[in-house]
Amino acid sequence: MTVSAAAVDAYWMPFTPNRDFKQKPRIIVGAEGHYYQTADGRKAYDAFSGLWTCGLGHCHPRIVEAVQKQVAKLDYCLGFQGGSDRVFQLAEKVTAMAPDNINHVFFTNSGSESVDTALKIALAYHRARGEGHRTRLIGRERGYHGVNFGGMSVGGMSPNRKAFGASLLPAVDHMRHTWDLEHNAFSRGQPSWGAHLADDLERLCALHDASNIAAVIVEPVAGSTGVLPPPVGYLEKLREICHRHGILLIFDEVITAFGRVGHAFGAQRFGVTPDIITTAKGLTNGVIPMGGVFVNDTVYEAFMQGPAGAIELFHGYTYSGHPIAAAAGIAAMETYEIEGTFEQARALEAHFEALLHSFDDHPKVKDVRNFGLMGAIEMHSRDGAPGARGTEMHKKCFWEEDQVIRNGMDILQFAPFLNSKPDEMTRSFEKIRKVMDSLD
Ligand code: PXG
Ligand code: PLP
Repeated sequence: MTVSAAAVDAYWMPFTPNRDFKQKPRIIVGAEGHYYQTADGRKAYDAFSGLWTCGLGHCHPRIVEAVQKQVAKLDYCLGFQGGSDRVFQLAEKVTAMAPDNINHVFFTNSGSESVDTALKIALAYHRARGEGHRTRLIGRERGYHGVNFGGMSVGGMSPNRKAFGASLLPAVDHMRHTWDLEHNAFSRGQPSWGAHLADDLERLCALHDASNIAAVIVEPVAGSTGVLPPPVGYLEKLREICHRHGILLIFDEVITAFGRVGHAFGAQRFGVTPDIITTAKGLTNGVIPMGGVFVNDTVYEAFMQGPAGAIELFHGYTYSGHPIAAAAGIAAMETYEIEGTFEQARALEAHFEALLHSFDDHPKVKDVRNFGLMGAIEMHSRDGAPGARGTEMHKKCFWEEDQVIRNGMDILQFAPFLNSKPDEMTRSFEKIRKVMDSLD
């Protein structure tokens, strides 16, 4: 079935310039492995693994089969005062992969819901412990924590906030971000400069008094804002400051969990354990929407007090722990294990880093950043037209070179499959370079 002009008009697309897109829609009709099939009959290499989601590739047979079986067996069941066998099994599996004392998980349907859930848990945790005065939340400039009211408020990307200013959560502050062109441009992996930027949290503790702060939320590696790896020692410092002041540390691992940085969780890669971890995307390999909020025993136990018959957390979604999503999640976790996906991802890092940094001296390039299998090439903006060059790259890559890449303004972002073939990766970057060379 073709997509009519009326159909194109009917759909209000997310985070997309709708009118521009609809002049010449880029429509995908199928996918297999590392390639999309486009509506005009081409095969296009997916250099972004969906939207950071599908690390195992598209339509992985094990996950497809698990979903097909599950939908025919138990399509849905109540998640409040009930639950499918699948969701408990998934909880056991994923908490076993989580760091140290992180042994409990609350399921949601997306990263945005995971973030808002985590913030609510943090506030309720302090209240349950008699510290209801801890009401302030701290995010970071250039952070992305999804689009719901909590995540938007702690997020630090101005275009996502500016139209909604009056309704952002009160009592939110932001630490400064860690990108500094002068000191850490073209870093390979973690910049060596910048651990001291974590001291910005001490400034906010001094301003508000730490006893009023509930939680700090950061992405271990900022993703959406164009891949900002943490400076060496920075996350350790944040952990120490939070610990010293009784503030919960939340890692938003919607992108970094499940192999993107070569481990089940970024926390493990960095050797820094937060109190709460938010996830989504790779939890089901993007196949069925699902997110998870992981909490440590201290947080969980703080809620498990009072009368045993009382609901401990007044929060949940109709689709929390959806059986089909849970089945997809179990199949994804099994696949990561059977195929040794996280090891595969780590083995690809050096090749990916070399390919990305081969752009360091390109005249259109301002900075190149990478960590794990997350990469960004930041181009200089055209005078008076920020973002134009990035959008043109995206379109030309799609139409002329059969490459699907992501751009945020003039920053090109790359999320190779965790099981990429090195020569396909090389070819993809050759094509991307060709397009970059051809641009004004
Ligand atoms: N937190 C983080 C760290 C994310 O990266 C979310 C929360 C929100 O998740 P949902 O599932 O509600 O979208 C995200 C999502 C990009 C891009 O191009 C990144 C995301 C989503 C779409 C595009 O970098 N991150
Ligand atoms: N709005 C109404 C009227 C509802 O009844 C519900 C859920 O029952 C919601 C919103 C929330 O939907 P969800 O649980 O899918 O997030």
